[in-house]
Amino acid sequence: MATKHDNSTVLARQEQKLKPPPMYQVLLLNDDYTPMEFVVAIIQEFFSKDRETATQIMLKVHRDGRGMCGVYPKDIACTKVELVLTHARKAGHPLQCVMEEA
Ligand code: TYC
Repeated sequence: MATKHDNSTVLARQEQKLKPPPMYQVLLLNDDYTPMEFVVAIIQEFFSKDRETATQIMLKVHRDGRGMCGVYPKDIACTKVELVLTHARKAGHPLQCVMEEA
């Protein structure tokens, strides 16, 4: 037989179970061929960074091998990766872009 709970008990239980959706980092990876200026333009265009911030991120990727451009819900992160890869391939560059759970 079903147990009766008052509304506030049911709501409190649901709130305990609800987790915020996982977020995903979008990262660029270094390579030896993609021009620095192209990477800066990508970061400005697809991750809405100003030129100075985009340049710092690009230089970090160039130095350390990878760097974060932003953190987004899964579907948005996935779209960003696809857009960056499509744009880079169209321009003939091997730039790699990946997403990882934050
Ligand atoms: N290493 C590249 C060069 O020297 C520049 C570069 C930076 C490439 C960041 C990719 O994600 C990248 N031209």
